[in-house]
Amino acid sequence: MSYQTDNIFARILRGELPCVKVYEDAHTIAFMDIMPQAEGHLLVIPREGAASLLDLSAEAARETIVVVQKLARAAKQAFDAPGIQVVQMNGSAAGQTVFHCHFHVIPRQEDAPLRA
Ligand code: DGP
Repeated sequence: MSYQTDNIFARILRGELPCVKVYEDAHTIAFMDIMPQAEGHLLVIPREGAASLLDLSAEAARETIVVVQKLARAAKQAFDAPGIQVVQMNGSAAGQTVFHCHFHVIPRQEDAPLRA
């Protein structure tokens, strides 16, 4: 999938659009999802310009999944969540709407039904 540098997350990475940033390091940033499926829903993205996970370098994939794990643990504690959903879409057929690779980290409560 070709990478378009004007996608929303690329613009967030360049500081052209605002976000509620919760984490950043040399390889990734994480920020709150603007359309949360549950309280605490955040997104982790690599700094590398890749449209999907399938386009991401192995090194960036490793760096990013380590941050996903770290923030999933932090979100579990912060939101007292019995479950954490990690969701990742590749391609519009799979439901991807922003074409910069990203991972959803979503705290889930027992009494809140999952949305498809
Ligand atoms: P996906 O369907 O996996 O491509 O999810 C894209 C997510 O990105 C969706 O949950 C909404 C979120 N999103 C879209 N635009 C913005 C934005 O401008 N800011 C933030 N923080 N999140 C956004």
